[in-house]
Amino acid sequence: MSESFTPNPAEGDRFTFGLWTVGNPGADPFGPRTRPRISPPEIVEGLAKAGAWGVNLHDNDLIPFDASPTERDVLVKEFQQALDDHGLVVPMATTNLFSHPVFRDGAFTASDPKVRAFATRKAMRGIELGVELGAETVVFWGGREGVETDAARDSRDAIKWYRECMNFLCGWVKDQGWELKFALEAKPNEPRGDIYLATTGHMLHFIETLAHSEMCGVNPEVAHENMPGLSMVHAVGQAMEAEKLFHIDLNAQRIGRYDQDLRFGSEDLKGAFFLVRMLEGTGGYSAYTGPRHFDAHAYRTEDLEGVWDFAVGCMRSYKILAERAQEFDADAEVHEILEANHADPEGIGPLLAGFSSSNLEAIEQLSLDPDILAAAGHRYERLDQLAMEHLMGARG
Ligand code: GLT
Ligand code: MN
Ligand code: MN
Repeated sequence: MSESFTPNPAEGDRFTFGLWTVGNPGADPFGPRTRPRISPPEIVEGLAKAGAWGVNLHDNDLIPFDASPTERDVLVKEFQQALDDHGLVVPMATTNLFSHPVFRDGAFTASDPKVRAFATRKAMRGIELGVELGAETVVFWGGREGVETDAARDSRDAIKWYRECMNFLCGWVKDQGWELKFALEAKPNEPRGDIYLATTGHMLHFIETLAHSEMCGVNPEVAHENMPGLSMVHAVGQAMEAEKLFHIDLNAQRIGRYDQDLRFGSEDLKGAFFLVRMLEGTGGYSAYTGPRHFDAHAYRTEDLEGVWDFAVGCMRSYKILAERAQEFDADAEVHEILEANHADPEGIGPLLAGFSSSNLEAIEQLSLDPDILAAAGHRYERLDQLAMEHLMGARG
């Protein structure tokens, strides 16, 4: 395949991976790890070789939960050295508010206010680490913010406490004088029976209720929208339209299964194609300008070589899909079908763009025959086949 699909940060590719993604040693709920652990500096070296631009992390991906301040400083220094040596950046940092048993009933939504205070304090330490490493975005994934039984608490309290903690953290960041963005990540379930704010849509509304909503946006993940059978493209579209797409977690997932976090593009290739098309803005809309982050991991069958095959595969698939999207949007037949569907020779669309008595009157006067409007087909079969043929490399 063409070498033009080789990821290269010098040519503007801004691909990132989490330490926890390529560092995933293959453990699952039914068996232990299947490959050796890789240290954070080794991950940095491997990612640089693979063509990534940056690396993201949870506090505890680098610093063990119970590390002393001296141990912490040594680990951060070694990591920073590896970043400098290999020219990688840390655009995003996040806090592990889900692994330790203290979070078994939630972090920001835990019924015990002491746990909520502990979680808030841990998040502040995580943000400090991110700032030290140069991160501009802080992700919040509330993996434990949920319940197995709604007997535990009223979800209205949970949402209120979640909001209080986010407001507290936004206030603290502003007080520090930092220019940071928070990106909130939704997931419907797993590890909790039900997680609060289950989708990107839920998150977008919640954000509007925050005291500093301007610094908060979303971090949608393909797998988390697809698990319950929702459309990631629509979630991202709504976020982009609201100017709230602050980060993105790219991976692949089959509907209805556990959170698979598969190599980007390896399932639902058509969904991946339309997602990349949207992010790249080839359809004439604004592109997403943030890093293209992969929140995925290699199959459990893989050794370390397979991990790097996985990482390169994510980036290559993204680049291949970006090229296919460009070709699709440059196709005259695609344009012709889209233009025919959007045509507005009588200037009717603008009449609906705002209520006024003149617009009302003009709308009432229109001759709109539903049978005539329903007569001609939309040619979406042909349009979709064109998308598929570009995707399959049979056109363009
Ligand atoms: C965890 C989760 C991901 C989140 C990460 C950030 S951690 O792997 O499954 O979806 O994005 O906390
Ligand atoms: Mn994620
Ligand atoms: Mn996931």
